[in-house]
Amino acid sequence: MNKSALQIARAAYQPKLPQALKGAVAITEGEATQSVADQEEIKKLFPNTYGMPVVKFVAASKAETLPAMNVGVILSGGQAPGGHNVISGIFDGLKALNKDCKLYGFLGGPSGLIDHKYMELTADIIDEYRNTGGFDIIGSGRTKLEKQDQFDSGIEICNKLGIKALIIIGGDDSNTNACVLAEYYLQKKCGIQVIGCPKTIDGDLKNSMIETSFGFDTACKVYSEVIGNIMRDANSAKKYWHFIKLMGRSASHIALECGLQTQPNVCIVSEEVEAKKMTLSQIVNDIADKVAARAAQGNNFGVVLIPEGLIEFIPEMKVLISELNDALAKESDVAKALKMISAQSLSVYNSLPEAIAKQLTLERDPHGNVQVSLIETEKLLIEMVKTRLAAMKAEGKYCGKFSALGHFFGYEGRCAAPSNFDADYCYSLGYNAAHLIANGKSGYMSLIQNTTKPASEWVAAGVPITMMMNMERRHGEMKPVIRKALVELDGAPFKALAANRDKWAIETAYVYPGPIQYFGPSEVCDQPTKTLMLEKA
Ligand code: FBP
Repeated sequence: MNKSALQIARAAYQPKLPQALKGAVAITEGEATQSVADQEEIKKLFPNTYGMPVVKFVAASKAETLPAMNVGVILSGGQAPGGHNVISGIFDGLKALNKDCKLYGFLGGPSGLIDHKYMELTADIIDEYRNTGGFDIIGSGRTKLEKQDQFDSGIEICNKLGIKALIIIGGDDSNTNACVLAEYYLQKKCGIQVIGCPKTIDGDLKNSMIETSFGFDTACKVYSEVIGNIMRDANSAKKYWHFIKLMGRSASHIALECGLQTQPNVCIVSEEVEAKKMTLSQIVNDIADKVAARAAQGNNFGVVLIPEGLIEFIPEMKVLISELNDALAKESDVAKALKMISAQSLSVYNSLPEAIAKQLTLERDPHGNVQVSLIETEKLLIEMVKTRLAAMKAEGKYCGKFSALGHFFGYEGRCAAPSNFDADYCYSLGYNAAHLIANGKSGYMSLIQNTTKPASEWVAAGVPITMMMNMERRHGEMKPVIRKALVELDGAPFKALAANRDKWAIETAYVYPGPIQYFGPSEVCDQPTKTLMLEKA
């Protein structure tokens, strides 16, 4: 395989570990825990994994011993930079405990466990993937691990391969399912531990325990670099408005972080749109007013950031999408499904540009959700702002020229080579997971805290997954799930945006972050996201 000079140099990078994991390690256990809400229901559903303590690892004088054991790893859901480092961390952590441990990777996501598709991850293979982006070492998938026959199929292959622990690297749903699996395996007394790892570029798997999900740092830095490049272009040519949609299925953390890094003219935050019950027209009018205000100063250019999930947070669109979800679940013929929705939703549907309306009826994902990454919200807003500006012009309220271009940044950042932060964080998460296994833990998520400090001061720990759960309605049924973290409007990152955005709207206050740097001064190479810094300040 041909490699670039950077790839070769990067392969030699040794990710940093928390001090506690560098030598012999001892475990300390805290108090019994409880779930964030709905304690009684969750306790009943998880009798074996509820109430376990948070654990921490500290440096010890005598090394733990681990009998040689085999471990399986699964990558679940969308790619996120650093997944390969989680796996190399697990590998190195296990080998440091006992060189005869073996690591198996299940192929193509959770379906690899169910369908018994796997490979042994040897040192040669691991070395090819250190500090690289992507999930291609074993592949990922979105099959949900939730049914008993799937769990039993997992037992079968684990017994065949002598696997005593599984590590599931995924988002909120995958980690919820990891806990259900851990509980089932404990009930069955089959001797297979299950550990989770917090992954997703969306940044919405975080709480009082998890400081950030891995991949968010790198993905936001890649998008911010490109947004900065576009801003320079806009400020040079002075003739285009760029409407940039940014990934993030539901929460707006990515748009907010990129907004803080680059200071655009407009940065929409879906959670604010929902809280203020803003209609699509209000959003459009707001953007058009800013375009007009800049035009009045002779600036017919600008940059608008749009979170991918926006469409589902606009009240009238949310109702339309939910009615369409139900109708399309029963009737795949779109024309017939449209007859099943309310008159009000039908009128919203008919008011949309044809192409966008059609995108709302495209195939749902395995969870029954509309695939927001396929909806061209940026084009929808461009069209509607154009129409609004024409009306304003006719009323004498706008005197500029509006020429707009749409972009979507998502897949460009999900497999980027991990930043130093993600390379270190992911490696530590994996290495730490090996210690959770060595200490017999199951139903825990690997946890690395104190991440705004240098890596040597990071805290290595484990949190019982049940502690992060509450009951939520999913597909008409109450289910125990890890709470998804949306942008908090009273949180420091949003407040920082809100305090500055009026100035950024009118002035050209762009910041150009430039590409991720791997070598050089620490303030250039090792800075975490602004979101994390503001949250931990
Ligand atoms: P995860 O939550 O599984 O990490 O995936 C996040 C994400 O990248 C979203 O930002 C995006 O909406 C979605 O995946 C795209 O899904 P797909 O990879 O199936 O196109």
